[in-house]
Amino acid sequence: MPTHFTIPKTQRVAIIEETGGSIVIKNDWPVKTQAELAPGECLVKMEATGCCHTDLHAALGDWPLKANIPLIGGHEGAGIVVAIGDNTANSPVALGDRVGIKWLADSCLNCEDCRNGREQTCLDAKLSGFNVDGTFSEYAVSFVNHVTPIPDGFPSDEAASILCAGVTVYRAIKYSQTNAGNWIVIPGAGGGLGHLAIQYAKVRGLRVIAIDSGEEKKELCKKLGADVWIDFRESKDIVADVKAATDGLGAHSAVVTAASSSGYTQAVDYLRNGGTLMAVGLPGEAKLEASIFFTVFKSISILGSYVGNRQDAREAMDIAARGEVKVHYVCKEIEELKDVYEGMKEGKVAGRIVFDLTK
Ligand code: 8ID
Ligand code: ZN
Repeated sequence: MPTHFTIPKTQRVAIIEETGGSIVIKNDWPVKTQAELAPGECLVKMEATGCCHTDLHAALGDWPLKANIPLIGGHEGAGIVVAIGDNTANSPVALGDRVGIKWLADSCLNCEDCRNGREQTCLDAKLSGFNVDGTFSEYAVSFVNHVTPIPDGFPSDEAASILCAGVTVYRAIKYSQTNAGNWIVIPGAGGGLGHLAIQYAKVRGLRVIAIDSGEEKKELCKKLGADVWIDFRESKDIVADVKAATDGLGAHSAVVTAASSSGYTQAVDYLRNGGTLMAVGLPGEAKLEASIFFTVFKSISILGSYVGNRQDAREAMDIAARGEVKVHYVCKEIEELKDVYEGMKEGKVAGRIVFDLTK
């Protein structure tokens, strides 16, 4: 591995200059020099980055928490470590390593949350593409303790979306209190998170009911192993459809990856007794509408699941690197980000869009 890399002074980035504003591509954005990196920071020459619906929420400012604007978005990227800050102690990564940058860019590793493995809720969490600059750039500053090693032979464009979509659904399914053979419902199954959720669920031996809309997403979900497909725009009664597929008893879990609150509405009704609702999709202002009576009466668990910690990221990455889970993606150039957001708003993106940052 080379120990020295030539780093340009400027780079191309996609930046949002004001909330809800349009995306501007800049070709003269400064790249931090090695000397400017703080201890613990590393500079990653990006090769590929996925585009998550969270990036769209951040750009639109439709969440109760607001991003730091001006903002370079992006939080599921893969690239090569080309510089590490002086006085970085015990770095788990070295120059030349290929690593992933996830939503959780850094955490203190010492607070109660971090000690309990819930690094993502650390009060000092740095969030890529939200409160620190993200991966929609040719060079991104990240943090040696939190970047995720990418196994050799697993291409960066295939690995990128594991860093958010993959790790998020991997963890949600891991904590969904399900066993092999159980039924899991995935509203949003044709989207970025959902299409990976189908596959991680199959790896765990679960039976999958995919809910989304349109022929392209139906084909994708079926191809990825969904046992049952429900089109939420065509179904007259989603609860009845789920129950019909599950011996009338309902599903054991629902991992809701829809970006709208409508994906949550029927979940408590179609879960069987003792079922678990994993809340993953993040509509900004909506309230979770669920019958309190039946949540109690059916002993339903409702759990929020927020990205994943360093170990979740490694586990999700290893499964994908072994070829057991594959990101379905279309490669585009970062200049097309605005159009990608438009497509996402309209629910037209099946799987993921990944930007090639090597061109
Ligand atoms: O840590 C987390 N919890 C986390 C991590 C990453 C992303 C949460 N998210 C959130 C995003 O911020 C977003 O709100 O998960 C949501 C989904 O992200 P995504 O997968 O990147 O979005 P997408 O590719 O647009 O897919 C969303 C799918 O939901 C479908 C759409 O058709 C689309 O395929 N959908 C919608 I909108 N309403 C639906 C409904 N009522 C629905 N599918 C079924 N039923
Ligand atoms: Zn994301």
